[in-house]
Amino acid sequence: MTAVTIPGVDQAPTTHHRLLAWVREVAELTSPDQVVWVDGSEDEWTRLTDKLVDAGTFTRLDKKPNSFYAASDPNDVARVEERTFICSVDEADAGPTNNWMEPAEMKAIMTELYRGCMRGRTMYVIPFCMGPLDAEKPMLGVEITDSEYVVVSMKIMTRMGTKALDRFVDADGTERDFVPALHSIGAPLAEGQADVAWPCNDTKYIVHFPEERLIWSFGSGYGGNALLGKKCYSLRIASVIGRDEGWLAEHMLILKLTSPEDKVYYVAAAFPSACGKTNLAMLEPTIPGWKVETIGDDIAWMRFGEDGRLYAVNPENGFFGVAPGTDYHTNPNAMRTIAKGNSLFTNVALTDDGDIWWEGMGEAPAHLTGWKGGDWTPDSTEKAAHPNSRYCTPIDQCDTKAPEWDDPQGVPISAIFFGGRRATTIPLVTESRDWQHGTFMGATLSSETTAAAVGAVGVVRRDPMAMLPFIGYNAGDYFNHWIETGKRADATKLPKIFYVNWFRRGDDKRFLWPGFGENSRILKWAIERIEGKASARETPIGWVPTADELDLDGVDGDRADIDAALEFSAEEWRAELPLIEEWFDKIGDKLPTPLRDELEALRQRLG
Ligand code: SAT
Ligand code: MN
Repeated sequence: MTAVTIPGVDQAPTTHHRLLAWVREVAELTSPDQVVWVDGSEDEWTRLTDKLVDAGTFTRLDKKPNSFYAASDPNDVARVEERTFICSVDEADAGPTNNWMEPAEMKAIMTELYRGCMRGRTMYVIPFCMGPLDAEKPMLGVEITDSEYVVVSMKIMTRMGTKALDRFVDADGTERDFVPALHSIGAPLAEGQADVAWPCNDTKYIVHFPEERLIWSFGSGYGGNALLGKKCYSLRIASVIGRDEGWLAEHMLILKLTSPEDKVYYVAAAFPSACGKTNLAMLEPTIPGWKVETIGDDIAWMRFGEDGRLYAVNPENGFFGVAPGTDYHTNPNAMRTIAKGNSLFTNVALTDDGDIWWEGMGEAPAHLTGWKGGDWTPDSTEKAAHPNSRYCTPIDQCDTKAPEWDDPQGVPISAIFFGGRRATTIPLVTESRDWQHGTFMGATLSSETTAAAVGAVGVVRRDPMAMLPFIGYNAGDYFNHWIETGKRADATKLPKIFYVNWFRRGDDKRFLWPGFGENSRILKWAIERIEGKASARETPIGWVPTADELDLDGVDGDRADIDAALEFSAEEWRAELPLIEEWFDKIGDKLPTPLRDELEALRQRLG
């Protein structure tokens, strides 16, 4: 039998045997017209963005240098959680919170979907590295995709191309492991068939094989479904690697906080998608003398350092931020970052003079092209930008990036914040009693759903550690991993855990806390707690400050509202207990006993 010749498949700029074999195997299965090994160069970026403009996928923005607007298919706008699977060998390892299918059965289905799926298209091979390239053990991956949009997005979001491929084979010839991530939009083109601007497939699968550290994605070209270095690798697969190797892969921003005394602290914070991680990571403090710098806005990998402290690295290279609501008031640093150009904007609105616009960005122009492509005017009843529309922009051009954002050692974390979007019950800030209690807070985190995933918006669901859609294994085992992590270090070296809720509302539904830059007041209080300088009152749910204990000098908020945001209500918490109970029952027999104990202790304290 002679091997099929596909142009480019043998022009591999590597000798890595497993990579070469996998690329050939995928090319033979998917039948692309040609194979292109992605180098990550500026020439390549220009070639691909030109091609995307010609195809009608991209519109070049006149008002932002080297930047492009794209509108996706209206059925391909967010992560599809019901089509996302953890195909562990044993169903129990996927646990009660993930979809599961037998790996062989899933592979049989997807192999048939992949067969010939790249006909008429180019297959791109993207070598990438999550986290710093000079890490002792670089976290390598290769995404194969038939989407140029994915290639250029991956250039922003990861360290990719030749500089990543250089790390695949060591000087002594040792071939490193990598995570293979196969992606296809699932839209082959017949001879002479015209393409559409956003090809995709109604059948979608986002699949992880945790034992094999393997990712297969089909049918979607958007965000976390398609940029496989992000949620698929850096959270779902990395959480499994972290479980096996003793570290944590978390859905957290990382920020650097400098006090007026020039003391530096690093904070990690987990909020569900579209709950303000990017805004907090780029926050401009409203309290004088404090400074925030950005290390990451979405993902943190945390490992113990030799000194016993927990060090965090941001595996990403860019921001994939929610656009609506972002403006010079809510997140000036994001606005300055995208103003520099070199960015992609998906499902926002397009202005007549070649710029972008979205809800929350000042007054709407008289006429726009809405994200669905039609005319939009301020009288339109539909939104101009999709609520999950995104900007994609390099960290490197963010003025507030901390110089150490690319340090392979990571940064030592002093505080972990868990937070959700809750109209009631959860006070503005609560400090946990200890690591185990903090783990309980994280494990019972709840939030109203947002547009970041397909489905109803505004429904309260448990979102443990903001990782519900991203835990790559059994949630009970994941909680246990958190508890065990706390036992591996001296309690004085562990980060202190806090639970925050910027989104509590008054009776008339207005937000009680001004949020955004004012959140620096909560950061300051947390740091002062760590330093033993601030007081708080002990409540059955943990340590909650009164308004007097916060620095509220010049705050843009009403004192009565702030008191209400800080209120601990035993009545509301008693109503919360059965919901936590129900959640723990759903986790089942893998729920760690210490978390049941925490629930019982809370019940006792609530009386
Ligand atoms: O689409 S993504 O998964 O990358 C964004 C998010 O939901 O956080
Ligand atoms: Mn996210």
